[in-house]
Amino acid sequence: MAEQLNLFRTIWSSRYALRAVLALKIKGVDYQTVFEDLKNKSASLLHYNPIHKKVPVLLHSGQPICDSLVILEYIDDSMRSGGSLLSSLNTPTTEPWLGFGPSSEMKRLCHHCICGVSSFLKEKCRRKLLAWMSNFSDDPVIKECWPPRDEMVEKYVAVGEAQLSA
Ligand SMILES: N[C@@H](CCC(=O)N[C@@H](CS)C(=O)NCC(=O)O)C(=O)O
Repeated sequence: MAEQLNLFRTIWSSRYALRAVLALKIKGVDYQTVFEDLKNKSASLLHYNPIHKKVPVLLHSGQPICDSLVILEYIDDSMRSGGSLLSSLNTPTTEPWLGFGPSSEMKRLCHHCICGVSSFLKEKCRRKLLAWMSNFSDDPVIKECWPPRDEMVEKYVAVGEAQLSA
């Protein structure tokens, strides 16, 4: 992938942006980070993602790529070495989670939640899912990008309480 790669993202709170961060790190691609405050979005973010106005946006030599899964596909297509990001996500075990809501990395972050949900899965499928999560979270690249646990707990407790009181 050529130079001039910028990733618009939040510090840690966007799981979608984290997808793109992990993909770039796993592929060993150098990029510049542009941190966004989602309560006060920059003119650049609004310019490059005028419809949805969301992070992540990957800017490659001035060309914006929006939406985390599209970014993964783009990185996959541009960086042929090191295996496919999407095919590793797209196993029968993990594929349903892509459409479910929590992105693959969030499966690990919400481990206790997933364990609860996974009780609906067949035993073999659950074991595969948990083994996959364990492998994933042991990866040094993933560990390096891990969001701060305390802040994350604080955030998701607040989100949970807000939803319960709605
Ligand atoms: N489908 C999008 C979702 C991206 C998304 O929802 N980003 C959130 C942060 S987690 C955002 O930028 N929200 C700002 C807003 O809704 O105004 C993707 O996969 O990239």
